[in-house]
Amino acid sequence: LRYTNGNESEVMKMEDCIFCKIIAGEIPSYTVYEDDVVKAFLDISQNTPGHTLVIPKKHVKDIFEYDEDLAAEVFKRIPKIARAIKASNPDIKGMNVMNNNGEVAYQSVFHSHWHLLPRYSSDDDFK
Ligand code: DGP
Repeated sequence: LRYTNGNESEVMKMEDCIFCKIIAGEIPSYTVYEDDVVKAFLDISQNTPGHTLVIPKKHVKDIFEYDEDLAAEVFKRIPKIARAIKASNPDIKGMNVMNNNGEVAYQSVFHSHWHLLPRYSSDDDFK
C-alpha cells in the first residue's frame, strides 16, 4: 500500500505497522514536530515526562535498513527537536537519545524510532 504524505513525495506504508498508522493519522498521537521526512510524537509510555519518539515517515525496520540519505535527513532533525523539547520546560536538564534495534536489543515496534527522554534534576536514578 502506498500513500502520498501531502508533499507529493511518496513513502511506503506497511500494513499492520502501528507507527505507519500513526503517520497516516489512523491511530491518534500527540504530535511534537512533523515535516515531510519525520514525525515526532509523544511516546505512550512517558518513561519520563515529554518522552518523544522521532520516526522516519519511510518505513524502515531498524538502523540496518537506513541508507545514507535517510540517515542524514533523520539525524539532522534530531537536535532541533531535542532543543524544542528542552525549551518547553525549564526543569529539563538533560536528555537521553536511544534507539533499539532487534528483539534482543528490546525493540518492540519494528518501525525504526529514536527515543528522546528528557531528564530532570529530580530523576534519582542518575546521580
Ligand atoms: P522500543 O521498545 O524501543 O521498540 O519502543 C517502542 C515504544 O513505542 C515504546 O516506548 C512504547 C511506544 N508505543 C507503542 N505503541 C504506541 C502507540 O500506539 N502510540 C504511541 N504514542 N507510542 C507507542
